[in-house]
Amino acid sequence: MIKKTVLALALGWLGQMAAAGDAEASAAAGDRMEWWQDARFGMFIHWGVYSKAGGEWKGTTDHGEWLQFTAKIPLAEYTEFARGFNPVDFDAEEWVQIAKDAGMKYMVITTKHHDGFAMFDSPSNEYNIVDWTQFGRDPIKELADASHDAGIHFGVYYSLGRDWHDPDVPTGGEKGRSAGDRSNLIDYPDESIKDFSKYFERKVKPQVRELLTQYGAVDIMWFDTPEKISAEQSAELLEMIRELQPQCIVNNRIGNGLGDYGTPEQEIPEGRSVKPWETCMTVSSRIWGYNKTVGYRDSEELIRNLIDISSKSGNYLLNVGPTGEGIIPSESVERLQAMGDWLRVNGEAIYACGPTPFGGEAGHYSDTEKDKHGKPKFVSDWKWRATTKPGKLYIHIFQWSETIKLPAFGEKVIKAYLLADPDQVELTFTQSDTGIVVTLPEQAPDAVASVVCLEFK
Ligand code: FHN
Repeated sequence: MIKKTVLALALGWLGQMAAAGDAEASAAAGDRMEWWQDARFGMFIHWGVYSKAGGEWKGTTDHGEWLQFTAKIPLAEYTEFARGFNPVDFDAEEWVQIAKDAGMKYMVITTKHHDGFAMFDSPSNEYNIVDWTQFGRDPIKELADASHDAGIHFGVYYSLGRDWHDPDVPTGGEKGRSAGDRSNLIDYPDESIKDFSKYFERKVKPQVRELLTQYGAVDIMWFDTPEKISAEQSAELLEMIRELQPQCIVNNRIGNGLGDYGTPEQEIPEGRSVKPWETCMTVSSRIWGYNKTVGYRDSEELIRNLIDISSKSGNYLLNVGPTGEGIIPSESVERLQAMGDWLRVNGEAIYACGPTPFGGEAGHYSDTEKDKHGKPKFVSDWKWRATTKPGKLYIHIFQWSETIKLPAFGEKVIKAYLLADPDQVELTFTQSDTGIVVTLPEQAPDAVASVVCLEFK
């Protein structure tokens, strides 16, 4: 049953692609995506000039990567602030080791966020870390080299439709958004004279080409906020990426329905999807860039999220916000270490796994509460989740008790044991047409999530 479920899901999605008369594209997408879907877990890094402020500006606080916008800083003042960016403690190998120790298999770093400042050597635009600051080094090259050396897949984030340094980047104006609602209206107040195509030709295409030709293998292009990009421009950008680095996978924020995977943000979808997807989320409670006073999610929530996402065949891109000096905050490092500790014991039940054969364990719809769309609110249940591999079903138990009861899943279980038990001492179980009951030892191996492995023919 499991093999059929996973196969059906995959063929369903690939079938949709093939139905579009593009069998070759769907096969190529499948090949490109294989390592990524097996990887499950990556590091997102929001790091830029804004990090230097630590969330504060002239007595105001609660800023992050949107500093220039939320603190209403005129461009002349912000670009002067940028000149002082000098992350003397930045150590690419240290960052890569933190990701590896956390069990992360890839990373995606902001190379240009909405402030338009390039964190890489950009010959096409002097507003970059090498030419504009006293630092004078290219951290993207250092991070790419360190990632390649460590066997971590390297990806880059690029803000596509928001750029507060360039005069030709209009935003908003449709779907209930006011014109210019995400634009730099301090220095460029007239949205009506802004021409996205000029910015696209002048800055986006040259810089994306630089990113894909200066740093060796770039395995992910993570675009953000496509805003005013046209369908033709999204297609042109994708074609350029495919030509320069055919293995590079691209997220759906390249715009206009293109891209290899979906990107829910700060939330986990209710159920599994036939199309590849990745939840991006902050380790901090809500801010992507460095903020010295922000709170942090606890490691229990982060581990449970990784399990929940994996059980729905998604990926987890978990974000850290390094300081202006180039240090990943200890609050983030501690949480990532806890995730790595859990994965060193239970990673077999996460990496290269398929989704749950069940689904109902993820939660239920409230009889009383409504969501933001006025529909019955989905309420997550946190008793257990499931992931699969050929011949194996992994049950991730959050709430330990004497037994775990599972619905039937069409396979005959031949063995049950704790994944944390190196001796794989067999657990007793009964199974019938209605389901399986496994008797559990008194002590759970892990305080957050303990995995029972059921083997079947
Ligand atoms: O506005 C950005 C935000 O700063 C952050 O980069 C997130 C990460 O996905 N993307 C945009 C908000 O959706």
